[in-house]
Amino acid sequence: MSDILVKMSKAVIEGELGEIAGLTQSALDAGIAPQDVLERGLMAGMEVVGGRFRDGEMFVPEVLLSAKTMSASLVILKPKLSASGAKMRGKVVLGTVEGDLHTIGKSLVGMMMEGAGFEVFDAGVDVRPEAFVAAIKDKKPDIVGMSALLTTTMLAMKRTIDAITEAGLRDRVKVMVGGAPLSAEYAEQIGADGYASNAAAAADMAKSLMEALR
Ligand code: B1M
Repeated sequence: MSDILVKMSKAVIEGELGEIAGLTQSALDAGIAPQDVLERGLMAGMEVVGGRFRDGEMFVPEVLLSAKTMSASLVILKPKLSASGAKMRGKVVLGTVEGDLHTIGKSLVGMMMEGAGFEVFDAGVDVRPEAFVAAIKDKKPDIVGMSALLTTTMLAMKRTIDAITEAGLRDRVKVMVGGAPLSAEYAEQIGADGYASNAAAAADMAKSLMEALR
């Protein structure tokens, strides 16, 4: 693999935020295809981060720094990816449900999904069911991801799934949920297609849901 892509992976793994813009530009200037920069540089690094996070070898602040490093590169890379017609893995609308203001876990999930090659539209926090429905109509995602951190707001996930069904959109999207008070059983009970307990697992779940769509 090109030396510069190895350096990019390392910068993502080690959260070298100050280095990544220069490395990204150098990779592009060297004529490396934007898709390769994404997959063999950034995503390769994020894959390692996801594994270490899963194995308890990296913790939330470090993962956030890695994710921020990757995002700083994506700012430069995204316009080139669109221009080169590179295919993203899939599209995700992500939000924290109505009544819930917790943003950190949801943002981390979004960054991990971007690291796995998804185009992510972050709808923010306190997202009402109607706002999820509007985002599905507007962005036409493959996957809708909902986050909830409060036992009280978990209930809004079911209301959101019901609203998506009532709008006639349920068979157009896969729905996945997560957040500290949730479980796979709860996800199944409310009719979600998938559940993940952490950001790395969320990116893996999104990949499997895309497989199921094929
Ligand atoms: Co809040 N809060 N909080 N809080 N807060 C918790 C969640 C709580 C457990 C603290 C406690 O009592 N021990 C408790 C909930 C109890 C419960 O209902 N079970 C609680 C409470 C009660 C409240 C308030 C009601 C407090 C009050 O005002 N009386 C209030 C509610 C406000 C509201 O939302 N309406 C409140 C407010 C806040 C702050 C605003 C102060 C702040 C949020 C700041 C922000 O996000 N901008 C805050 C914080 C920081 C926390 C704790 C300390 C940390 C949450 C966090 O960011 N964790 C939290 C206690 C704790 O967890 N130790 C707590 C780090 C983050 C990386 O993890 O969010 O779990 P997490 O996300 C993980 C996974 O859950 C998963 O992946 C993520 C990454 O690995 N995941 C998904 C998350 N979403 C996913 C989606 C997926 C898949 C996986 O697919 C789509």
